[in-house]
Amino acid sequence: MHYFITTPIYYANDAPHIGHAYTTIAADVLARYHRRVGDDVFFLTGTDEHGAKIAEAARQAGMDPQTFTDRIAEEYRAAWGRLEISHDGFIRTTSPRHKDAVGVFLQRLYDAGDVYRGRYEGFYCVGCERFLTEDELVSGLCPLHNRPPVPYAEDNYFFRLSRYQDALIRGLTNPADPNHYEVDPPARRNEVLGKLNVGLSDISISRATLTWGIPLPFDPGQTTYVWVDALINYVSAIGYVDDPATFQRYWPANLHLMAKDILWFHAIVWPAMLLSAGLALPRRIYAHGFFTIGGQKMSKTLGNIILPAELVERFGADASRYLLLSEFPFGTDGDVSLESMTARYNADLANDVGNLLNRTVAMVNRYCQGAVPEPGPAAPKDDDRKDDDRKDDDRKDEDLRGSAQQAVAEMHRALGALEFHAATAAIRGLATRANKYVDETAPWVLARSDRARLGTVLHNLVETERILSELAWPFLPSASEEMASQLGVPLGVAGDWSGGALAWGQLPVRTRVAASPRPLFPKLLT
Ligand code: ME8
Repeated sequence: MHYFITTPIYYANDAPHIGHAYTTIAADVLARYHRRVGDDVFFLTGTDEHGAKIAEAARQAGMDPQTFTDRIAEEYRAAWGRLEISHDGFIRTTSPRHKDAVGVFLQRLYDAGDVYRGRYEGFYCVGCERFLTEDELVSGLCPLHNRPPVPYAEDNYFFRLSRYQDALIRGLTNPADPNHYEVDPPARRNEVLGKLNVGLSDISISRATLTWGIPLPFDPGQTTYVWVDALINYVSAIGYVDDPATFQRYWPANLHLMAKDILWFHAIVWPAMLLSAGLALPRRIYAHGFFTIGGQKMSKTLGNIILPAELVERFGADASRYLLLSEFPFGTDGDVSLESMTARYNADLANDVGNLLNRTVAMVNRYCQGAVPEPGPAAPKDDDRKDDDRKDDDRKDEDLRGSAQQAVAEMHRALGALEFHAATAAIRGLATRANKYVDETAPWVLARSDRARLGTVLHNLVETERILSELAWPFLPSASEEMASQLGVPLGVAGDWSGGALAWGQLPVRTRVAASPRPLFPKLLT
């Protein structure tokens, strides 16, 4: 199956902060997951480089906008590299292929009779890159950016958004409609439906005086409104104009991911533009919550911005990915703080996952010279253990195997529902369960009293951790590979996740663990 997933393209006015990292890591986890289950994935991210906001930032930096955005786009690429983001495409809206696609796309809207010339008068917030209505202002200021919007009166081109109101309502509410699309979570969907039911006004799609933008194909004297320009990235990046085969393969997108601030553009404006251009609608649009830092909105003025590089320096790339996605449910707002992330790092990763690997590798070395025992033969009837003991052992083994299977099922469920915190809880839960197995089977006692049972226990532990390293891979790619390498198993020993890699009993014979354990997640001082 093809699977096309996108993040927003972020404004190239400043370096990325962890808000941008949050969406991008979530998309990366899904992209990696879909690759592991065998899908043909295209994962797209990029930078939004035109418009008044970028022009202003460039001016303030004393640079021309192209040189300025070249620099910021590199900062984004570097940040995503540090966080092990595995995107297949990085689109810049100043690239020739994107500019060409915008021209072709807008010409189609024009040819469909959906573009007309008119006069726009209103208030424009450069921070938001959109017009604000009077009732959105608080004491005359944009409530998000705390500054007055710019009064604005120009002759512009308009897109007949109003024409698509009924089609969008049908598409959103009727799964049998040919233009069906989903908006999630349900609270966000209701918000969108509410707006659609109130009615849509046509929107201005060009600027007469702003030069930092893409000229309209039917009137090069005006530039394309930055949001219209930006939305088209989702098709330009997969070859809408210059690579029809790739375009056919991946469009429509399976998932557009973003936070709720930009849902209106994605759930209403973009689908209407696609209908007008005669293209299929994305299957699903998901708007996650915002996070605050230590209870406050993250903002430059408050000085509480956390940069992805700071997180990576403190926790490493893998743990940063895991921690950001486990702090609170994806669809809601929530708070992150370095203190709570440090506590979770120590509890989940250093103590549970890391310690489990450490003690397993150490025990296999100490008791079996590094060779993972083959699964023990069924205990002979006349062994000197009592029946009750044997049943008790079987129950513990069954329980561990059941927990591994449950974690696998939960991973599939949680990632299908975009419940990243539940998916990370499944990883941690399996590590906790395996640590408990060590405590209740006490291999250090078995080493003296029952070698056969010791072999079964160590085998089961390594098999559980093999599955754990698979499950953790979308979140903790390098750590999982390191885990698998210390265990002596390659990831994907039985093919991909649909081909049995997650099934119990795949541990290769004659597996040897590393000669000595190396700490996966060194404990941090709080
Ligand atoms: O809106 N919590 O770009 P942008 C969670 N260029 N997510 C956050 C966040 C936070 N505190 N802060 C930012 C734009 N994000 C346009 C998009 S798409 C065609 C054009 C994430 O740089 C979240 O994904 O302002 C949000 O939607 C996005 O960054 C906004 O990025």
